[in-house]
Amino acid sequence: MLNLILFGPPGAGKGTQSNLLIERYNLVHLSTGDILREEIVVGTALGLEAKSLMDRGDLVPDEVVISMISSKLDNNPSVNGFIFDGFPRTAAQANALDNLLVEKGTTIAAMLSLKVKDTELIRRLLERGKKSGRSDDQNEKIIANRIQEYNNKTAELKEFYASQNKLSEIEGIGSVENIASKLNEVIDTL
Ligand code: B4P
Repeated sequence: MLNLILFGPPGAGKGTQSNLLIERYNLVHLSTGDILREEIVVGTALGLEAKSLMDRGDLVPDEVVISMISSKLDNNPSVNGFIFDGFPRTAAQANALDNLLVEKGTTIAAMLSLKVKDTELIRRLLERGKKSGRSDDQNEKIIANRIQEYNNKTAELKEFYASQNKLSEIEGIGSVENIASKLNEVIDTL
């Protein structure tokens, strides 16, 4: 299996690039942000709990997202691999993912980390917020909180995967196509 983590701060291009990678490598896309937003639309108890946290730009509790990912892995038993987009976001999530994949006899092949400066992240998210209706994209204070959550709890995961020799850092500024070809180059060496 080819299991990839697409990593980076909010607005780095994870969702954008995931959509291209799933086509090219025939992978299943698991975006915890998308799954949570679906739960909110359907109005489940989990969605209700997540909504207020997401609206503030805070992370949702680890046990919620870990159990979501666990059931998605169970529901997709024979696939080429997964792209994890927006997951893991904490050390607890990274450890849980390693354990879940060991149970399935597989592992993470690489973490692909997109590097984008904060001013560009804020610009992109505010731009998306004009059309997306996502309340977390429409307010600069909430975007700043999301970036802070990333710096405080998520960025350290690069070390976790670097220590397993699985980290590749890719410049995330430029055209979507140009960034995609840099990602493809790395993946094709795996
Ligand atoms: P996510 O849905 O993961 O939100 P995101 O990080 O903003 O999305 P992404 O990074 O994929 O957006 P993209 O760059 O593609 O999370 C939302 C919230 O859910 C979190 O704040 C948290 O509350 C919760 N959550 C999710 N997962 C969680 C977890 N594991 N644990 C706890 N909580 C969790 O796109 C941004 C914009 O940039 C787009 O408009 C795009 O068109 C544009 N763009 C992309 N590439 C570009 C380029 N090269 N040039 C110019 N613009 C570009």
